Amino acid sequence: MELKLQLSAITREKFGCEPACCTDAQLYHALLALTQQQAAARPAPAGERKLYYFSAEFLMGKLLSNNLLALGLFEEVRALLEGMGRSLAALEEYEPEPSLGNGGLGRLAACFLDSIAALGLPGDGVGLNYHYGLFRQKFADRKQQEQPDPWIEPESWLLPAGKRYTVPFGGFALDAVLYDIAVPGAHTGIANRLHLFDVAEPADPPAEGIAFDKRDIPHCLTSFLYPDDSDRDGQLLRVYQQYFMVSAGAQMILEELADRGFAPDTLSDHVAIQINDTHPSMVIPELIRLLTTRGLSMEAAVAQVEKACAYTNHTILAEALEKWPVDYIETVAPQLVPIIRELDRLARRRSGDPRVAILDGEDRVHMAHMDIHYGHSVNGVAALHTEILKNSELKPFYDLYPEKFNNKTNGVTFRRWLEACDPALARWISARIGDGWKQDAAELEKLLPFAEDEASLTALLEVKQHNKRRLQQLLARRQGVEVDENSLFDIQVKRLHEYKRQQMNALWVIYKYLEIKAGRRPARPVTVLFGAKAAPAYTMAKYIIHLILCLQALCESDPEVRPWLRVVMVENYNVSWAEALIPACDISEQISLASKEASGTSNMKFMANGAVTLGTMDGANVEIAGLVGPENIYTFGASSDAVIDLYARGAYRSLDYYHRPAVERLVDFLLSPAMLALGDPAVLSSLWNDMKHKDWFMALLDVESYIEAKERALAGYEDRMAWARKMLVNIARSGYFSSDRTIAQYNTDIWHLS
Ligand code: 26Q
Repeated sequence: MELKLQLSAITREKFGCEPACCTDAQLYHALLALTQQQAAARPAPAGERKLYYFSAEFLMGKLLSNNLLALGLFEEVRALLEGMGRSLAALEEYEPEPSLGNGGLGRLAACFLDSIAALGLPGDGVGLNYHYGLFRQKFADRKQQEQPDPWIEPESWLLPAGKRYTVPFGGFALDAVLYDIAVPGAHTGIANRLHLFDVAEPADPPAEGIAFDKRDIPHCLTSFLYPDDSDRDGQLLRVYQQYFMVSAGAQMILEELADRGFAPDTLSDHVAIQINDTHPSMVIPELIRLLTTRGLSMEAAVAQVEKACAYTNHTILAEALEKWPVDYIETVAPQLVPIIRELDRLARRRSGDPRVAILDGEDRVHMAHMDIHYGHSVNGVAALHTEILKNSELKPFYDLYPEKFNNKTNGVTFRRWLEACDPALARWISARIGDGWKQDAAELEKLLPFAEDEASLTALLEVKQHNKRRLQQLLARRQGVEVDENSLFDIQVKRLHEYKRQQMNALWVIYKYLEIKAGRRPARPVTVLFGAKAAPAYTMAKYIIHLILCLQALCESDPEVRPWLRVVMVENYNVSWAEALIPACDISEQISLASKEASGTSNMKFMANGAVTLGTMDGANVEIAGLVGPENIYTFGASSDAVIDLYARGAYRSLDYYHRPAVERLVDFLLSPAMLALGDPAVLSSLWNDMKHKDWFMALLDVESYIEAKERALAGYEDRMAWARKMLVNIARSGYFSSDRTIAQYNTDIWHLS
């Protein structure tokens, strides 16, 4: 049936009227229904082996445009709406964005699902259906407040799958009810699924804030992602969540295996499991347990699981490497304890090195160690990160299993992060090189000859200006701030973490503020945009948000400064904000302390949208620099080798850097009368003290070279044609960072799906 007729059949049935008479909300729901029908009608891809991508986070973003694009309906729907004087963007305002993730790892999982489907590979996601997500961020008194972020409505992308599995916890059992979100593949005619498990009787939202009864497992298990784990109950709840996800997922896998007509002892011939960081690591002992109850010997079960499972590491920060006391597992899933002890014993037979044991002297389970021994692949997420894993963080494991280690540099889906979020740029590209890049992002290289074409460069600058205007309007509407579209947009959006060094960017703002006050104005106004959520229990991260919000108020209230320097922190940064911010960006801030950012993925999105990177030689920035060449990126700061060496020798003293005159006045500005009038003195003093005496992530080490590099970037921006050429080279070389490439490599090297 023709699309128009389909839509009116739906609106007549649902709302008793033709599409033209529907409200935007009704039209949104009609299109949701239509899209779901079409996706549901698609078959799953065929294949001998099927992938299950286990992840605690899936940061999917809004799905209407994305799914219309994947189903090949986007243009038709857009034209249909336009004919009615309506717009898809207006309808999308009615789509709630699920906050089922926290940052890069969760968004990577979402990009991967998109690419797996677009490549026509059989692969489903497995996760949890958190009702209130991570949290919704509000600012009050220039501080972050957390609220529940409910997203599930009576009609949503979630569809009950009609399946449930019983998860046996210590002392009680709980049903895991399965919901599915369809993942249609672009250009393929197939659809995979995201499987999200839920409790049968979920709790209502907390009366206030995000505090709730962490011991009420049966109702609260799926309330929030990363519930506060500063006490034992919170930590136990995390383990309950993890076991719930993997036990239900493992049961589902074995059921599907049986449905496909295969015996349990052929698991690894038909199943590949990717473990996204260590949150799903208990899938290993759980599958071994389930296989032994289905008649396999322990030895045979271990062999099957080892051949099926593969582990991705996303961080080298010690605090993120999960180690759970055996006593917690004894409480949550006592049936796993003998299996984990046996796995530890077998691992000790493979190596006598205590550093690679699964259980340590304090009877804690090192989840990553279990993954490495009992998975067949360990990968890092960028070339530098994988080298650091092999040569330092996981060296004893690399010595033991060199063949298991491999790199898979991250990627992002260009369908969401270019085609959908930057239609003006997509048109500019297609007008020059055709549409082939939409199926093969490597074709973007065909843009390179246009670097010498002035008309193309001028048109590219116009695209950027258009996107800046779009963001300007959104900021006015959503946050009530008026930014100058002719200012330079400098953007840092990512989780708030000290290693990412938003505080160093704040020091630059102070530097520029003082310059302007001293009469040295920049060549053109600068707008510094931030977006970041801080983990609720991460005090220093919350303090940095306070600092940024105070600087925002400071610049705003000073008539000398305001025309030249603005700071804007967007509230509740999420995928939708990213889709508006990234296309409008001039300078992409990627300033982590070298060696600490495993990869980064926003760096890739910014690059593809024609922003120029200002960054350290960290994570995937190293690969970006290699692809675009030194004239098309601004790099600065200590190298990862130098940083690793400083840590190894305990040789960094922030006080030495603080005492440099150019640095001291910036840090001391935190306690200036102007700042103390705006902010919380206790918070500002804490920050000041930390920077001066601790500065664990070495912001003061790099701040001077950062300022110098940023000045170079601002000067470079003034040669508009030269800048446009940099933009073009960045876009043209970004194809490598398509998650289609990443997924093809996972498939060839790890999954072998077809
Ligand atoms: C660990 C223990 C206890 C509680 C929580 C956690 C925890 C939660 C979330 C540890 C890590 C995370 C998230 C990590 C993350 O997002 N890592 C990012 O992954 C991206 C995709 O690979 C990379 O691009 C980023 O560099 C990396 O920071």
